[in-house]
Amino acid sequence: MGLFTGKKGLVFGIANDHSIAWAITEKLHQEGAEMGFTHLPDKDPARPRMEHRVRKLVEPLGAKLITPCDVQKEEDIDRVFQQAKEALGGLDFVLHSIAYAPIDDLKGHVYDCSRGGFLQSMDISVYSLLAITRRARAVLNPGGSILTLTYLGGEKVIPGYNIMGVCKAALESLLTYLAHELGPVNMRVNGLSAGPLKTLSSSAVGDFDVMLKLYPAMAPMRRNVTAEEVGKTGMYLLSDLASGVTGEVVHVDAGFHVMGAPPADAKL
Ligand code: 0WD
Repeated sequence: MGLFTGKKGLVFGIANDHSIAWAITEKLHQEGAEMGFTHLPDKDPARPRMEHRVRKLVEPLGAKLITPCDVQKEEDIDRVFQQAKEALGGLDFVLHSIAYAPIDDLKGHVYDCSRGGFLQSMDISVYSLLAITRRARAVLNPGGSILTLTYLGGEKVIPGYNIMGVCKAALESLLTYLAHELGPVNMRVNGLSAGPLKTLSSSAVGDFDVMLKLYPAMAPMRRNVTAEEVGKTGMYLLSDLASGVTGEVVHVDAGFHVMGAPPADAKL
């Protein structure tokens, strides 16, 4: 009997097998969870690349639902939750592992970010958690848990993270307000702040390779984290093991976030 035996959930944000949402999904599956999954809508329905990539991964896990969702569209989110209700019934958890900023706005100075790019980045990376939580609140069983993914760039300036850092700051504030509002109905909202992992999204972040080299020099554990480690903690936060944890941001970053200056042995 696993931690998630008899539990059901919805996962937003698998793009491929490097996605953090996939690492967490693998752990949830090992513990017996039944899940539904969304993927980005394919631009050309005749060549459904996004759907294929996600389907190939999650079908072997016995996915109960595989459906497109653009979180910028209210009707998509409504449909997904309706489908999830039909396919799974009540839910026990929702994983939100989504972020996006237009590349020119992400790479440029924060002060150069266009109004449209700012709004789109905030819409996809922040508002989507609010929109998903609103629907989740209606279908989550008591004890239900919502988890989002964040990064240290929302707390401190990380050069190259730029406008996404501003989004993560807003996301981390948002999750505390949502935790406050959902606590009385016995639902939890938390964030997992992951150290750098090579994924589709992170490849767009400037100075990403610098960060990958910096962690083994700076972090208390003198190394980077693995996707599996992020997966394990994500699974924990969604599970009943974390039944008393809400409004929290748990860092899975080999301790990097506690350092204010390099250790004496750092080769920088
Ligand atoms: O080092 C890293 N990779 C870290 C990532 C460190 C700390 C945090 N994170 C965060 C990211 O900011 C994000 O919130 O983890 C979350 C997941 O990111 P990931 O796993 O690194 O990246 P990826 O595999 O690309 O998944 C993000 C997905 C999108 O993938 P693509 O690359 O196709 O944009 O977010 C989804 C999409 O599946 N997404 C959307 N989903 C619905 N509607 C939308 C949208 N409009 N836009 C992006």
